[in-house]
Amino acid sequence: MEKIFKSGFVSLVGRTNVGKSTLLNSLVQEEVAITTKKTQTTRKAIKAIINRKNSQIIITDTPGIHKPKTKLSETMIETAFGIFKEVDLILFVIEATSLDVGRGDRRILEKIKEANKPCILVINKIDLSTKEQIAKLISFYSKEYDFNAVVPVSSIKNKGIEVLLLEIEKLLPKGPKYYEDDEYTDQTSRELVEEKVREKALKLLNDEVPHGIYVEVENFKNRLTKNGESIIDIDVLIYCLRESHKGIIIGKDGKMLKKISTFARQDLETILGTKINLKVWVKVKEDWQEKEDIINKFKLK
Ligand SMILES: Nc1nc2c(ncn2[C@@H]2O[C@H](COP(=O)(O)OP(=O)(O)OP(=O)(O)O)[C@@H](O)[C@H]2O)c(=O)[nH]1
Ligand SMILES: [Mg+2]
Repeated sequence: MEKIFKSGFVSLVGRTNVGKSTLLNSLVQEEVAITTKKTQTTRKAIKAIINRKNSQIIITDTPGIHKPKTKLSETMIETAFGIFKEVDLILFVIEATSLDVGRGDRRILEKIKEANKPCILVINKIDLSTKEQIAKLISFYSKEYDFNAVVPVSSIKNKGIEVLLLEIEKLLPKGPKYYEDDEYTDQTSRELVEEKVREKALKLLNDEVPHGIYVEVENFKNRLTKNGESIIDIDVLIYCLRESHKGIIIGKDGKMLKKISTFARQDLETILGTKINLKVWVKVKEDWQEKEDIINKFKLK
């Protein structure tokens, strides 16, 4: 008998740094979203498409929930909760190392209750915890909400991922293929470049400097070299909050900026499958985190 084809929209939600983007990449088996040790890495909703034999799962990564300090972070939180309206299923991600239901998680639970949609509790980072600890967490969280399923995973070690995919499939409605088979994200090549440069900056810089940057592609052009090889010329601007930050990003003799651009270029050549000529510049733009025209880029489309 032919199996019913299922499809639908799913969103990830959770406190910052619990591993939502790592989980997304593990579910899709592609590097779609950037991930770092630092908090507030993801700034906007990023879609990934998972094609399976009998289903198509469209899953959206969202910014982590944190205490908002700027208009930008307020917008990031609006995105994370705003997506609830558009989805068939919510994946609430927590860390296996948590000791109880914290204040941030209670706030998320309130929003899940309001949304009144099916929800799976995903306990991530089980590689850092014990069976007893995980059992305790399951009992704490099950008292708070009647989850459709609870799935412990390790996104980094690819553990529990297939179980989670099967649980997602169970809860999705019957539906069509919304995207072509070879599509795995809604991000444009320009967005992938911006995110990759931001990831390297987040990884290489410290304190408030990397959190105060945003990255914009100024120029993106395909051409052929003299030898007939294809290459993309890309100019990128890193905006930062202060003159002193600019100095740190450029570094002594331009070394830091060189590092950021070399690491980003290496990854991007693999992701985009072509040679890249990447030039990165730095500019100061104070208060950009409060400016409506820039913040609009981070809003749900
Ligand atoms: N040990 C371990 N670390 C993990 C796991 N999943 C994610 N991490 C790490 O947790 C950190 C945060 O991961 P992200 O995926 O960026 O977290 P996030 O929830 O998307 O964070 P925001 O975008 O800031 O909300 C990174 O250093 C990851 O490598 C896991 O299963 N086990
Ligand atoms: Mg993230």
